[in-house]
Formats: sequence, structure tokens, C-alpha cells
Amino acid sequence: MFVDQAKIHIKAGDGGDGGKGGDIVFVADDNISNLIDFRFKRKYAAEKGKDGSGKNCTGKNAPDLVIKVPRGTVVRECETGRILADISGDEPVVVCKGGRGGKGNQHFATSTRQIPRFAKPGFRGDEYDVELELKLIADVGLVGFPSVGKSSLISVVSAAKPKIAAYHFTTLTPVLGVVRIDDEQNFVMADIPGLIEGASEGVGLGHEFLRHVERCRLIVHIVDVSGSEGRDPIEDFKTINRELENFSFELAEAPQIIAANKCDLAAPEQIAAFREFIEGQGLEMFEISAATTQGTRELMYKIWEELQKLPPVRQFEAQPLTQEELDDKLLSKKDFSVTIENGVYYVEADWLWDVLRSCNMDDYSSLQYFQRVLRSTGVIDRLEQLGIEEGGTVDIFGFQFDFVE
Ligand SMILES: Nc1nc2c(ncn2[C@@H]2O[C@H](COP(=O)(O)OP(=O)(O)O)[C@@H](O)[C@H]2O)c(=O)[nH]1
Ligand SMILES: [Mg+2]
Repeated sequence: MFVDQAKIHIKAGDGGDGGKGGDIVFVADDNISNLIDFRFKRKYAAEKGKDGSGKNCTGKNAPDLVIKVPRGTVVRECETGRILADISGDEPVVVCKGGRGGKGNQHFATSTRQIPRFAKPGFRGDEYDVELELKLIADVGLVGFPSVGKSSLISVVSAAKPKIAAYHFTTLTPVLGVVRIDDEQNFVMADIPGLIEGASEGVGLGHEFLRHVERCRLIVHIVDVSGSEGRDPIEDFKTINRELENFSFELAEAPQIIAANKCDLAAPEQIAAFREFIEGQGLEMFEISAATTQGTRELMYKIWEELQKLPPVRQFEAQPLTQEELDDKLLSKKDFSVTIENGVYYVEADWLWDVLRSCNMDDYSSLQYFQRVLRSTGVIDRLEQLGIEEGGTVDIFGFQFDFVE
């Protein structure tokens, strides 16, 4: 089964007392062709940093957890849909950062504001639900209705051997073929399952495969010019382009070459009428027959020539959150609890860890920011409701503060 989408949970290691938590690192592996493994194993966690032993000793950093994915895998955060990484190069990419190691008591010994006690040393590692989406890396993508001859074409111009048959949806998984122009020059062509009307709205097959032409530099649009299945080639052409447009604006704008296939079956008038229409659109049409290989060489040279003028295969940029979005994210998760024990007000909230890790408690403006967050999230109000008094002790994950209005 060809799986090109999966959802997993990744968690970098928490910091120890000294040692940094392990990062989650993604790397492309060309021996992996799809994402099926991630349907079985869905949780990935890197180790926690080690605690230092003895006085003043720093703990060891934990090893990174390396996740191997097929080249071309795009990693998105589920919650926001933003891209965290595009694993298409050779460099490993850190997607989730391990928590910094805590610095134990020494670090806070000189601070006057808080009692130097650090109950949970180290900072938390990043954690995400992510969606993995494989977007194949190919220079050229073949698109067209089912059975127009896409698989037949790739099988005569490359060593790829996809299934070919006279019934629709013979091709159920994308196939890549390398087209050799000469000893040194080649390009990669992707044969994807045929598109049908409504594919971009998720009706039937096809839609889920369009992601595999998203990076392509050039689209070769194959049409059955003979109308051997009773459809009109001009209508076919328009329908497929509408599908591309509905899927993405960029796909619709991608350069296109039109291959009029099954010329061996077509009457000269059919070919002439289609040519007139295509050229009227300002596009170029090639007459081919994948069955007899007529015109296929010329088409490959033309593709090669066009590729020389086009930018390289598209890479997707990571989309970091802005400071504002980061703040919003923190403030939107403002559930917290306060418990009172022996006169100490213990505030607990998951999100407060994230605030704490971004603050340096020795720094005045950081502390002010921290105070602002406590105020805007309602923590201070709650403490007052519970009757805290000036000078009362507030404990947040082991950091203790004097309450001052
Ligand atoms: N006569 C003729 N038949 C073709 C040609 N190209 C493909 N076919 C046939 O059309 C059918 C569908 O071809 P296939 O390559 O599987 O189409 P795909 O669904 O677009 O991949 C098969 O029976 C092929 O043998 C051609 O140029 N001429
Ligand atoms: Mg096919």
C-alpha cells in the first residue's frame, strides 16, 4: 500500500539537571518510499537530559531521536497547519527542540526575588502533533484523465514499469521514472493516477494525488486526441485544468505542455481541430502515440529544453510563528489551578512551563513580562480571590515568589 499521509506525535526530551533533552530530527532516506511505517508507530519521544551527579556537576545531554522519512516529506503542525519543515535535502532538520538543562541551585543562589529551590530542574522539550505529507520530487508531472496513456508514455521513455491496462485507475500509486536524454542529462517524471471530474473536491480518486505534482517544474497534460472512450478532447483538457485550478492556484499557473496521445487511432481532422484549439490558447501541442512511440522522443527533448529555463524543484519554507502568535498561543491555553498548602499558593498550568522557559528569572524585564502574563491570564486575580496577601508565597513549578501588588 502506498501511504503518503500520516499523523504522529513527536516529543523532544525534557532537560535534566544539567543535561539537555534530545532533539527530534528528521532526515530524508531514499530507501523509504512512503509513509506506511508511521501508520503503525505513531508516538516518538526523545530521551530526557541526564541529571548531574554531585555538587556543581552538569548532566549529559541526551541523544537526538532521528526519524527517517521518504525524501519530499513535508512536516506540518496539526493545530495550525503551518509547515515546520520540508525534508527534501540531505541535511537533517531539527523539528522539535529538546529542553535546556536546568542549572540547579547554583544558578539561583544570588537571586533575591525567589527562594533558590528548583523542584523540577530543566525545561520541557517541544512537543507537537504533526502531519507528514509526502510530496514527491519530480521535474515533470503527467496529468490527464484515466486511460489517456500516462503510464504507457512513462514506460516507453523511462525504465519505470507501471501497470497499463484498458480500464480506469490502473495506476493507484504514483510512479517515478528517470528519462535519460544522454549520458549526463536526465530528468524525473512522475506518473500519477488519473484525475476525474470533482477530484479537487475529494470526489473519487485523483485529488489526493495532486500533491505529488505540486513541486513539479512542468506539467505534461496528456489528452486522448482520438476520443477513443467517447469523450471530447477539448472538454477533457478544460476539465483537467479546472481540477488543477481548484486544487491550487500555483498548480494552475505551472507551465504546461500538451501531449495529444493515441494519434495512431485519431483521424487527421481530430488532431487538426485539437491543435487549433490548443494553439489558440497560446500553448504548444505535441502529437504522440505511446503505443507506437511516434513523437515521444521529440516530446522528451522539448521537455528537457523547457526545464533548462525553469526554476528548480520547489521547496516549501518552514513557517515560524511570530512573537504575537506565540503569545496568543500561550494565552489561549490559560487553564490553571491554584492549591494552598501550609500558606503557600501553588499555581499549576502546563502552559506556564512555556512561559517560564522563555524567561530568565535573573532579568528584570523578563520578570516583568512574567508578571504581565500572570495578570492577563487571570492568575493574579485568582490568587487575590483566594485571599493571598502582600508578601504571601507563590510557588510555580518550584520557583517561589513573594506576592507583591
Ligand atoms: N492505440 C493506442 N492505445 C494506447 C496509447 N496509449 C495508451 N494506450 C492504451 O490505452 C489504455 C490505457 O493506457 P494507460 O497507459 O494505462 O493510461 P493511463 O490511465 O493514463 O495511465 C491501455 O490499454 C493502453 O494500451 C496509444 O498511443 N495508442
Ligand atoms: Mg496509469
